[in-house]
Amino acid sequence: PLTSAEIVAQEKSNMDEKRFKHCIGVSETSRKLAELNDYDPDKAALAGFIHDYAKQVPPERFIKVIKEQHFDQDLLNYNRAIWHGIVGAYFIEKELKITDPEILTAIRRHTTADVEMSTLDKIVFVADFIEPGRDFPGVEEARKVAFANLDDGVGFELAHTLDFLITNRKKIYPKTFAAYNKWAVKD
Ligand code: DGI
Ligand code: FE
Ligand code: FE
Ligand code: FE
Repeated sequence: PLTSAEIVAQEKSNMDEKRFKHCIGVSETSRKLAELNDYDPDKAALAGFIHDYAKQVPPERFIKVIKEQHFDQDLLNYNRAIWHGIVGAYFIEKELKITDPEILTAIRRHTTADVEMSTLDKIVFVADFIEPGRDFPGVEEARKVAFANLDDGVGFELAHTLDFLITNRKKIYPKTFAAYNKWAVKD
């Protein structure tokens, strides 16, 4: 395994300053959400820190890995917004030498969410949305909801994301849609 200092250096070298700051924010917010939800704070902080490790990996590298490593070829109809989590976990395992399946699954699910979500999956998904550097209309309410109840935070975020995707006529990844139906719908 890499030392923490090596992980930090590798993470820093893989992204610009702004993205690195976001990762620190997600790490700190993940720690807080873990404390509130009886989850291991150090593990949550590590998952949050590396969640966007592959965000700025060149598209050609993603395409090569999707084709050669037997990923669902439907991924080729999307872009880095979707790839950096689902396929990013591959780069994290190879380059950061992180093998913990709970952490890798949380990375894979951090953009789209999924029907099944572990506590760590929810923590990273929500922390990504509400970390201190985020600034969009509704972020204060998202923070309030998420700190009061993690599942409600997941539902709030998915409703907001679907709203954004539809407003901008973006293609909806099937898992995002299934996750919305599971976590955001009020009966
Ligand atoms: O990597 P971050 O910017 O910190 O955040 P993220 O990984 O949660 O999401 C990045 C983008 O992905 C965000 O603009 C919304 C978008 N996204 C989420 N679900 C879908 C999606 N984009 C498309 N096209 N389809 C989706 O289902
Ligand atoms: Fe991301
Ligand atoms: Fe997210
Ligand atoms: Fe992020």
